[in-house]
Amino acid sequence: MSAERLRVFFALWPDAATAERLEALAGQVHAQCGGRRMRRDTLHMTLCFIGEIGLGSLAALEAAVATVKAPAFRIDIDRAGWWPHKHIVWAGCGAGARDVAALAETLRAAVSAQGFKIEKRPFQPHVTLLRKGRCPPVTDRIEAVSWPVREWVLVASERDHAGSRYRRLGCWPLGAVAK
Ligand code: 2AM
Repeated sequence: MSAERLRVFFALWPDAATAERLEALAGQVHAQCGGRRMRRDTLHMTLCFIGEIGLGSLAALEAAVATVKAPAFRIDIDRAGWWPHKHIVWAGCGAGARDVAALAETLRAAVSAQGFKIEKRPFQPHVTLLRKGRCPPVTDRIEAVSWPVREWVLVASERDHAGSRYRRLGCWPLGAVAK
């Protein structure tokens, strides 16, 4: 990709304590499934994947979400899953799933209203824990990791010899929303 273009997406990024617990979870499933563990600093939940944009479109993308308001919430990461076709072992949530989906939908609507093309596949909230996993985790139930969600971020994905690196481009707080 040229330096004039960025591969971007909106995501939830865990605070340090949550990231530490998610990393421990990745370690547990790695013992069962092998593959490549995601590094602590790369663990996240994608809300809305945009893909490649020109640097010149970044301001418009940020402006598209500037007025989005949503309340803070909490999610319980309490299940593990497996996508055999992608060899991905992921963690998902029970409590909070509706709040995540609502925020993702709000962002999708805001950016597509400004002409950005977004992924049409149904939203599947997940944190990728392992890539190139060999088998599913032994159980889909895991001890819940409680994740307080107070903001969402815009991130650029860059590749180097160590895999994907993520650079934070913007951050928007969640908070009380007037009824
Ligand atoms: P994954 O972890 O399941 O691969 C950066 O690549 C982030 O965007 C990752 O969370 C990745 O999900 C997600 N992603 C990559 N390509 C995508 C696509 N076409 N649609 C939705 N999400 C995508």
